[in-house]
Amino acid sequence: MAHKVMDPDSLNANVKKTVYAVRGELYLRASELQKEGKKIIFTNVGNPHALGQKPLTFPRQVMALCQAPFLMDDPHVGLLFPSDAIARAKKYLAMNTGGVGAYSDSRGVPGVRQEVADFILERDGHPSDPETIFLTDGASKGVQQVLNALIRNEKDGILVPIPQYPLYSATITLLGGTLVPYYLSEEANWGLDVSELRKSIIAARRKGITVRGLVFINPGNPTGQCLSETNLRDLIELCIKERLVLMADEVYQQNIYQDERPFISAKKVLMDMGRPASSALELISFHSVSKGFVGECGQRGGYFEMTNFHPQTVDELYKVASISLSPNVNGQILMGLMVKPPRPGDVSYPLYAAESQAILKSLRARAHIMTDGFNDCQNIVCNFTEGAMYSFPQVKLPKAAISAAQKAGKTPDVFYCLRLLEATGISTVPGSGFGQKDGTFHIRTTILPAEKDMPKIMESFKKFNEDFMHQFADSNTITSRL
Ligand code: DCS
Repeated sequence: MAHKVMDPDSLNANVKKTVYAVRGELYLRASELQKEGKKIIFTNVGNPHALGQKPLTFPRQVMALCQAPFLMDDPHVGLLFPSDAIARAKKYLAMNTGGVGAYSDSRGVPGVRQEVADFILERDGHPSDPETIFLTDGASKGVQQVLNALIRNEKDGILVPIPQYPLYSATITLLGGTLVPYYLSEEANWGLDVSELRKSIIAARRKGITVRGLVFINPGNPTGQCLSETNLRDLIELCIKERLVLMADEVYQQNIYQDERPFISAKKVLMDMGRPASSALELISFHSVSKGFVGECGQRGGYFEMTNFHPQTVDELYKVASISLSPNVNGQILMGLMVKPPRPGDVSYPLYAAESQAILKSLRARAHIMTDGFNDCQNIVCNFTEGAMYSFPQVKLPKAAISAAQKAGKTPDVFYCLRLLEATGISTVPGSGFGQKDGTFHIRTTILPAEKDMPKIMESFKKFNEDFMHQFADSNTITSRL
């Protein structure tokens, strides 16, 4: 074929280097098998509605009215929609001249940013300035915007936990920066050890890297751990001392499945520390409508809040956001609805409370079923999913399986996940997509399949794993006998 102007060889090298495992080899194979008629259980992406979770009624009623405002001219509208949904839709339509079909301010509709600021004040007990809040097309876009401003060249390093959600590794590669890994401790329930972090900083500096930022994910993806207040304080102190921007990915803040460590935001811990810390740390906190019990991934709503940044830096980010004109307005409205849900006394409150509590209760049950299910399998150990939406069991692969994988030209965890997919239709992501200590192998699955289907899924997983371990244990013995 004649060379194209945009020949693959001539693309930006960073584009070619970028890897994003959540939609990688396993996902592609699963999509192929699905086309061939195989039933696939997509547990590779934290995409609750795709796995049967119903949208909450109230936010969708408001969204429907925002999309079709003429319905409000119908004298029967009150029979179809509750009065608080109608009032809320009118409020949003008044906030953005032209409604959902018009661009908004590039940082988002001011009225929605105010709702986010009110939510943060109520959550943390400390005020938030709507001028430092950016509404984004999902948290992903926000993370990309911030890293884009932070990374100047390949000498700029960002500390990222390993295992991590590959949005971080992929974006850092794309922007030509350097990922500086710090390892979470699997033996300590995926806990965070600040002395590990210091070692990573020292090692990176020795290589001439300027470490500029630190990312943490709380509750963790894929690891599911919840950070304690002490953990967060240690992180904040470290970032102040080492002059790092702290990026707090808190998109799973409503997904908590234990009572010992409730979610606490980095912003609250920072403000509770008082001066000088509370005005020293440059902190960016991310949130999303994709997770929690709302789970509206497809609507692409997110925000980030910038605390203690130079006002000109905020302006520069605003300028760059304005190149894309406006975050999508539907996602913004959904964010407003998430942070300001119906309150006790509102017409829609009882239904909203019942729907959201039922989802959280079921997620908690599923977290237990999954962890227990994995721990009941041969050669598998799994930390409890304290929060978020994932399980990340370690699979101790027999030597024979590792050599079989090498022969097949696959990394051992990819090999295991492919076999699992072919045998059961369960589509997972290999641990290598998130990073793992050398010589260990993991798989990541969401805890999102319907609760009623869970026991069957775990049963079919267990059977596959038994067969797999049996097959390779046998050939291992045979090899060693030869
Ligand atoms: N941060 C974390 C830790 C995430 O897990 C995700 C999505 C995002 C940010 C981005 O979310 P939105 O852009 O939708 O707001 N998690 C992906 C995952 O691991 N599975 O599905 C999506």
